[in-house]
Amino acid sequence: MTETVVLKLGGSVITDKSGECAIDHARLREVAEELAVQRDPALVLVHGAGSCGHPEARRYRINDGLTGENVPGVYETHTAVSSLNAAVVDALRDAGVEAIGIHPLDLALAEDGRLVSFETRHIAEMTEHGIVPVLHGDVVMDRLRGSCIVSGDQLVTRLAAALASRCVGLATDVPGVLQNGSVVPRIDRSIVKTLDIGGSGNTDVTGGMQGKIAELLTLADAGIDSHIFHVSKIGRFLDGTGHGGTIITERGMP
Ligand code: IP8
Repeated sequence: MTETVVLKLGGSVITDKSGECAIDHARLREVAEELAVQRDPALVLVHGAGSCGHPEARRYRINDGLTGENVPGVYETHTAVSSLNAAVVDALRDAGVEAIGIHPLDLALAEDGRLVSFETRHIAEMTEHGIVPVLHGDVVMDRLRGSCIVSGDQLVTRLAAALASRCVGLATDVPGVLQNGSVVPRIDRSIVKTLDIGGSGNTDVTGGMQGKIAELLTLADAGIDSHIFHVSKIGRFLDGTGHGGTIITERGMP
């Protein structure tokens, strides 16, 4: 099996999180051109929702469960993040990447906010044929709550485990996990307790950087390291030349 790279583009990287579905098309073009020259590895992309999904999810209180009144929020949230997905796929295809959008709402089921079923076999097949599947954080149906929000970070951990990926990266708008303005180079379960990271300043229903670290530590528990770095370092992450960001690992300092 080809080694698969799982790469997430943070919502704040590709949208302006202070607006309402304000897609950063220039940034998308830059990222797509970067990925177009790195064609060797099998690649699975995931993106966050940014301002295309978080405001709707919050407005309709999707994570609190479906009450009857907020049912239209499933459509509104999914439609917002799907429009971002279409823009990501378009930018990639314009740059020559054989990208296809995949919506988790169509193929996943959750229970109390966690995925309990998530089909990935077709995603593995796609990568074998040079297709780049592009998934996104989404609203999904939930057996306990009715629906919930599954973050792109939760998808990354599921995909990396299912595809046995050893190359997991999260491109963000900051250089890594920051504490007092400096990048924390490595995080494991013992270090995380001592960190003071702060929350997300924008409308983020999935926990910002803290949610991301919690998610990636579960991946680390399964022996898979992941990397958080600035979006400008995607090329360096892919070619292994050092991104200057944070590694989330089960191991302590070497
Ligand atoms: O931006 C959230 O995904 P994230 C998905 O990766 C929605 O946390 C629809 C709010």
